[in-house]
Amino acid sequence: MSLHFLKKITINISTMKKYSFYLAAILGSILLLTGCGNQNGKASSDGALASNNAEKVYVAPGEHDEFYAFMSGGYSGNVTVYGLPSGRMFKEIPVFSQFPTNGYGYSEETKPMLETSFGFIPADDSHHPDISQTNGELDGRWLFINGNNTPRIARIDLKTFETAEIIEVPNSAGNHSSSYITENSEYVVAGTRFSVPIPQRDMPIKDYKGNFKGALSFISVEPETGRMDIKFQLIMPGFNYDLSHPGRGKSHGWFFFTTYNTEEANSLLEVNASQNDKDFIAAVNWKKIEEYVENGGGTMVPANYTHNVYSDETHSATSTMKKEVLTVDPTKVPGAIFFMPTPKSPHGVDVSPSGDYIIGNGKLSADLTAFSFDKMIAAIEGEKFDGEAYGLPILKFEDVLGGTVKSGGLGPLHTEFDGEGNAYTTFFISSEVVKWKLGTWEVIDRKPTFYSVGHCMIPGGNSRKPFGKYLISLNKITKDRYLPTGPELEHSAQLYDISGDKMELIYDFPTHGEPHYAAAIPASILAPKSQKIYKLAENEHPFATKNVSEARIVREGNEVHVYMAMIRSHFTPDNIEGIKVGDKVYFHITNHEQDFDVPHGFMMIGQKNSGLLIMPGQTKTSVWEPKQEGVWPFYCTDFCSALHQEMQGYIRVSPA
Ligand code: CUK
Ligand code: CUA
Repeated sequence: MSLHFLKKITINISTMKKYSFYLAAILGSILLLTGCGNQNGKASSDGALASNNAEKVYVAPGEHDEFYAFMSGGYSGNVTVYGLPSGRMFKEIPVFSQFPTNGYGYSEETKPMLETSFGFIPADDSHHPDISQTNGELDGRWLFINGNNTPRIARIDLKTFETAEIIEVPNSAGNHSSSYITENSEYVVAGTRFSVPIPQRDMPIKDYKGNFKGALSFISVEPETGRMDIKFQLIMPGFNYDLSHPGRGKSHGWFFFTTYNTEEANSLLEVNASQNDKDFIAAVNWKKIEEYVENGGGTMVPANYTHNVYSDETHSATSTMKKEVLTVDPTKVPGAIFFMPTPKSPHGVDVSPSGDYIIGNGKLSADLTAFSFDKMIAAIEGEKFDGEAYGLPILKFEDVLGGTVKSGGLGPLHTEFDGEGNAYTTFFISSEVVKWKLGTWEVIDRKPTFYSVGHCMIPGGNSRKPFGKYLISLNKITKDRYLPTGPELEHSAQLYDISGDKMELIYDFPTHGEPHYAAAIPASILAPKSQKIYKLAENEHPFATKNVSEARIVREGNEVHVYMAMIRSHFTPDNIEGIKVGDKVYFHITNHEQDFDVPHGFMMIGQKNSGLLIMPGQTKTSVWEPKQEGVWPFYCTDFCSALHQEMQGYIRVSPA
């Protein structure tokens, strides 16, 4: 028995929390895990030592990866971009967090992106990226991602890999169901993990039941520009709305949301919130609700939320405060919402590529429930209901059940598809991925993960046309994967080759923040769309210098605008005088390089908004309010030429 084996026991027990009734099953799963090949004491490698696996992940210097994966950054609030199969990290895209690396959230142009109705919020928790689709296939135009904490949805433009837009979601708390997208990118959704008083008000927490509500928001995406707008919010019973998934193919027009705590307990100690054997998957016929609101249905209610848009032309964002939102009482739209009872506190809900099956994963279950879309429609048409919840019909479990997967695993979370009729479900507690067949529900293969996988991801696995080939498991617990670089470790991802009948673990690599879900797309779709350089001629920033000769200093009262140009390796102007204590100094800095890969940086002693990285053709602004007289230096932070160290300047501050 190796040391690694003992570690696994520790992990499994530590992740069990208080579900002691799992103990027997856990022990069973440990036996199962150790049944895998382990001749050299490296249980963690589990076959990854096969000689050809190195070749499978090797991307030679100068070569490119086949897929680009966008990983949620979890509590980093950002998105990271990785190559597959190499596992190389190419980029971190700032979304909901201030990012000193390039000055996002520090420059005047990007600060408005982080404005919310609560003020400037420079951090969040991002969980679920999803790539825009056309006819159910990834089109590589935009990536959407949720802000789980202060409810928001961001759109990243995959032309520039920059955050183009952030919309706040009012009447919500914990936007966890986001940001899954319909098959023609009609809508991204938001769901509320925490039900809250709507509108927000002071009331006793113990009066939750029946009084708190959950909003499910449908955010339209403008087909040409990608611009988001909250089309309507369904004001739902006060459950916790967890994950969501759009219908596709035959089920296009529907959206499915998992719920837990249908007991509506205000404290989620197990005893309160896991009493019901079944919670619900809410099936929402959004086309019906869309029709209802287009015919004038719904009620406009006051609600403050921000809509922040970044312009590629001006390289600047604007934040607009919206004042009202259209809400819909779902009981007023008969035939729009049905609850499907789902065993054991469902977490993920995933729709098969054909749209036939809706897979619900009960966290406290060993079985997976596959609902049949056809049966669901038949039950609805036959009006075979099993009671109601707050006026919304409940379907009979047996009537909508398409099949059950006897997985033998514990703690199922999320399911992904390969486009060959197979599904892959992650199991947090038994720490494995189980491959099974849609329709026959038989288990085909299972492989351990290291350790305690959350989501898994197959390129395009969230569309009608998955690309198959690889599966990544996004693991929660790192343990022995890397040397302990202090107490805090990155999470681990594992790459499986899924081209054969059996999954093969071929590689692992660390991820940044906490990756929940990820979305990957072939480089061949993405690359032709991406933009290499901002053209200075097209730069419409109002404070840009189009020519170095336009560099100047303009005083307006106690505001000073420094129109600054930078080109290897000099700032113009580089000696700035006439500034007084109490002034507000705006450095509007334009990079005049014409080579795409020569950014310049700007940092200045004691200046909290400096630390900008300015790309060729781009203008960014740093604001400084000098408090001390003196002569203060600034310099370029990016080693841009042999004379980089000479790229510096002074600013003289005189008494007020
Ligand atoms: S959740 Cu993280 S493992 Cu937020 Cu998608 Cu299930
Ligand atoms: Cu510009 Cu160093």
